[in-house]
Amino acid sequence: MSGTDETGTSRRAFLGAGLAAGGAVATTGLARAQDADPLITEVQDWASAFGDPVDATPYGMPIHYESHVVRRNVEWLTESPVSSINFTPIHALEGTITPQGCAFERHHSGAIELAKQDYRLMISGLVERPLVFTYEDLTRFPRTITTAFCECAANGGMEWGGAQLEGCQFTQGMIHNMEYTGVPLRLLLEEAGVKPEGKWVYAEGADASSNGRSMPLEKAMDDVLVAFFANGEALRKEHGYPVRLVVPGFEGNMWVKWLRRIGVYDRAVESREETSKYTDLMPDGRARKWTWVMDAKSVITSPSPQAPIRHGKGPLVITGLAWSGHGKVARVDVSLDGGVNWVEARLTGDVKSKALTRFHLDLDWDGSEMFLQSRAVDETGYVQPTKNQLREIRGLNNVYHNNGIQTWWVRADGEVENVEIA
Ligand SMILES: Nc1nc2c(c(=O)[nH]1)N[C@H]1C(S)=C(S)[C@@H](COP(=O)(O)O)O[C@H]1N2
Ligand SMILES: [Mo]
Repeated sequence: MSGTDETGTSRRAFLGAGLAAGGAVATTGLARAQDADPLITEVQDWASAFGDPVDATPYGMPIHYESHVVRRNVEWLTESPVSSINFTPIHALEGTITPQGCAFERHHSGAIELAKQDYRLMISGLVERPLVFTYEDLTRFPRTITTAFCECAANGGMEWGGAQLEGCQFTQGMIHNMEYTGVPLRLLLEEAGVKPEGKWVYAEGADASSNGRSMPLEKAMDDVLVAFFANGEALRKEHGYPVRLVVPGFEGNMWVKWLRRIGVYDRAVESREETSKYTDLMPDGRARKWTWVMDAKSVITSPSPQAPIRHGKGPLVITGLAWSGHGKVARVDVSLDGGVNWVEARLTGDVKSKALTRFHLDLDWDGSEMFLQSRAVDETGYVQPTKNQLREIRGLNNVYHNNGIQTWWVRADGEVENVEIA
């Protein structure tokens, strides 16, 4: 499917706004067997010699053609690269699982190197038996598997004032979604024995920043994981090797990496540097605090500014991601005209609670400009708001928790820009 589309692409009659029923479009008219194509008719170099032997790369990397699919940062965003953030290339990924190697990183004092044999986890505070676990101790508790998205509360934060950064990697890429294996925090707390006065669980990391955060005991006893595997392999250093906290649905900041201490208290305790951060300043000067749960959100990942349409009009696959910290995504609607008309997209593959959900919409694009938007609805009935709806409630002093609808202006030439329409 390359080059001009006159020869093969059949125009079909389409519904309403030019939308096709899912899956029907791409079955006809795309292959062009009538063109003599040397890639088919000639013997190629790669078929004339041996390829690499099996042990050429004991641990494989993506083929070099994909070397643009990498984390990127925005240098002016933070003062120093050790207290900084980079962004997942969500415009170039498919499915729902984020490979660790390109999953965004957020460190307050850099990614540390902590060997398993030096690893210790202490449980202290309002418990019957204060405990210290080695890494090996943790591996002897019953395990569970959870797929969950981790979204930094600052994701989309630069967009509060208006469309700013070109590319959904930069506007929405502070998110990743992995399959974790670990021990439910509940089992470790039960081992230590939480005293009746214990109402809050404080977690801190072994890095200099410690990133200490508190969560209600109910959450800690619910679905929080002390995780040591991600996507089937050990956590990467930058994601907290050897052990991190997985806190499904909660903002990324609660997902303490290089987890070293769990304290049970009767009140919320915050570490030295986090006290006033991660609160949302309201127009009247008050702040929203403890806004841990990430509200439903979605974004079209392709087409998008870094993923323009190169193949011209005709069949076009629109795809994106949707998620909710409150449970499952129930529906995703897509608009081609900036939110006037909406059609329901397909939720493709398994829909998991508090995990990224992939959606697709198969379109017969007539080549005219579009103002693409997506809107997630979660199982609680919550509907992703527009940015203006959010601003009406929260004003413009915010950095965190911008889950407003993103607009991509797709021009007739297929280029895409980050815009905002009233
Ligand atoms: N120990 C420790 N844990 C941490 C942080 C940190 O700097 N130190 N950053 C937090 C923040 S703000 C986010 S958004 C997530 C990011 O996780 P990631 O780097 O795996 O993407 O980790 C959280 N856990
Ligand atoms: Mo974060």
